[in-house]
Amino acid sequence: MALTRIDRDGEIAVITIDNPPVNALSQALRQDLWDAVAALDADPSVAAVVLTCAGRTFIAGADVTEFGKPPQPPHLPDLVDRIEGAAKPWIAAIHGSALGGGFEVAMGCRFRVAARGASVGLPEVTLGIVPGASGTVRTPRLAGVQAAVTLVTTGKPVRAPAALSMGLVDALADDLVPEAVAFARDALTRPLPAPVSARAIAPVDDAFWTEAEAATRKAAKGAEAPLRALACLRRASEVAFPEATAFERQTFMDLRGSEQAAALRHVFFAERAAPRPARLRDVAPRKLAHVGVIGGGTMGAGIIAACQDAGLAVTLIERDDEALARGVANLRAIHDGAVSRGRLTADAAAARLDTLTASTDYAAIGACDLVIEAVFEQIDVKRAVFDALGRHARADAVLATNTSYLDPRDIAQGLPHPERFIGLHFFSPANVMRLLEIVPVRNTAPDVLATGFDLARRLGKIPVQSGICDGFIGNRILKRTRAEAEALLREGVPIAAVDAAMRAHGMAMGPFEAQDLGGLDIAFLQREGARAAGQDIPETLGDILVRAGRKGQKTGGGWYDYAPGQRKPMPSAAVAALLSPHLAPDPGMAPEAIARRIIGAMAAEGQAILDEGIAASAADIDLVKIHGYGYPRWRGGPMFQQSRVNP
Ligand code: T1G
Ligand code: NAD
Repeated sequence: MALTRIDRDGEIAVITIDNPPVNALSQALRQDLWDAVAALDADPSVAAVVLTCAGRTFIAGADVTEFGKPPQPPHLPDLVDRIEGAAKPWIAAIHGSALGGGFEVAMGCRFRVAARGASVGLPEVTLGIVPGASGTVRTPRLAGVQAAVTLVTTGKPVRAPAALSMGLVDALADDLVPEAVAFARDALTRPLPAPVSARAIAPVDDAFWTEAEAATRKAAKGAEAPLRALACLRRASEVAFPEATAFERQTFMDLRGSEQAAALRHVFFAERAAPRPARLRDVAPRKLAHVGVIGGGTMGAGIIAACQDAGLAVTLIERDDEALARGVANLRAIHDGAVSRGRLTADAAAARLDTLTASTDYAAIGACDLVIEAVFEQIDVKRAVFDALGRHARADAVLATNTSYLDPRDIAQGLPHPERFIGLHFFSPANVMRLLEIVPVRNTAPDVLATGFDLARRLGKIPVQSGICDGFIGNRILKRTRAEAEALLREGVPIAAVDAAMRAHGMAMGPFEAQDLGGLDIAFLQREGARAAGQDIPETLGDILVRAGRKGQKTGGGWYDYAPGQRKPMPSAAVAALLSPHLAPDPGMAPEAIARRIIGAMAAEGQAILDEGIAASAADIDLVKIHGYGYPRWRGGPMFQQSRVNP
């Protein structure tokens, strides 16, 4: 199948790329475009060229499936320069997302016309690299240094109207190609602007770069590419175009083979595979327009907000009017927070509350396509809720539990139409954390499972299917991680040293700080419940603290002390006294060795989860850690890291 075709509209040639699924710049496509420049230059009847794409998007970038292989000519920066230097001006007609090399090609064109709903961006740093086709050298020439720094070091795309105001595109269009052709024809009536590479960059002072470097380092949290991209942008503002592009290209080639780039590519493909598992390819999900949520507490309110963010109608059921009012207040607080951060308008927030159906009468969920239970983690309470759902929900409504640790099969016992039952384990805050663990039981129908994945897609979440075990995938690994952290304490490694080592590894916080934040009593009560049920659960160091009333920040102290009203962890003499009989002398273990122990424990539990068939792939386990527990994505996840140590 031809990757490009050339049509004519009078003296304007229209070249259309057709390389599904996202018109990525494969070697063959680069060659086609390379040849097209010469052919169109040689045609005296062609006065200008409009470059557009078939399918859902403009060029989405270099072909990431070619990464890890030696780059083949024509190399993308050379192609961009060739387009820019063509005798006939090229005009990019952008729809969908012009990303990475796609936007670099567009910047090699003399003009850019974008459909109103299009976006443009340079996401390379999210893949552990920098733009490799002069993106860091042309962007500041179009949009200025500050805008270029934001676009390149965050990797976040901008929508067409913002791109227009920044100077990244020259016009917006409703009927893209005809308007791009008209734009080209009109442009020919006036002197053309200089090619982008010949335009000047407004100078900035050294203080700008000092501040930008500090901000980028803070945001990067250990990722290397954003800082290297900033260095390319600084070089672009200090030396001539050829030297700057050479510096960028060297940086690109240097990072392309890096460990972080390999890790981020691993995550890129895992994230794209997760929402569409092959086993559900031919299974249609059930209708999903109206969601019921039972319980408006921490999780219920977050789940409602996530569903409303996705445009779904929501009905909240609570146990009594007082709890219902609290639930609505919880939801209002979430939306008010979004308004204060500029993510939601006040009107939109008000509309969300107006359109919410809130009731204590279970009959109100009669119209729901899906009902998610998020009530107390107590089996009798959950069973009572599902008994009511069995009586009031539609017979084809999907019924889901958000339980963390109970066995979903116990919750669904006796439920009529058991094929509609499934576990949907959200992570707190449910409107922020992207992970959704999907837990089918034996009776769960395939289209109900498909509905769980469809919900994840609609909510912009990363779905990972889990089998049934204590804590499913994420919390089971968390439990093993905490046990390994306590084992290190018993070997004499200080609490603060374990946390510091994991923060240095890229975690937002260490295992002990995290327990103080969430509360030591949650896990303690689970252990006590298991002991009461006859299980032999050895005493943990955490148990000692909880029995001494140290439950974490909420009691002014847990693994650490906290000054009143403060959240800064301080080493505790009381904890040292409580635990000293159980601790060996400090062995002086290096942070890297501490991190290896903790990551090794995560990977070992992950391997056991794989061996038991609880998770479908190692990549899924990495997604759980990254999107449920803040594992640094530029490390790829514990399974990826272990595979690099033990290939
Ligand atoms: N190369 C190859 N395949 C790609 C691809 C790419 N760049 N982007 C997506 N795909 C595949 C993806 O694996 C999936 O395949 C299908 O397309 C649909 O993707 C020199 C070096 C474009 C916004 O980082 O952000 O250019 O599973 O499910 O939700 O400076 O894909 O169907 O077989 O995500 O509609 C920079 C990454 C590369 C863009 C579309 N570009 N892609 O989202 O579909 S580096 C990117 C995306 C670069 C230059 C440097 C999204 C999308 P399959 P999808 P979507
Ligand atoms: P929560 O105590 O904040 O909220 C529970 C809500 O359920 C309360 O508002 C309560 O009024 C309501 N409720 C109780 N009985 C009810 C009934 N019969 N009908 C309707 N509403 C009823 O608890 P939470 O933290 O939101 O947890 C809810 C569920 O989500 C639990 O199963 C928990 O294990 C799970 N979960 C919690 C987290 C977390 O981090 N908090 C994370 C994932 C999953």
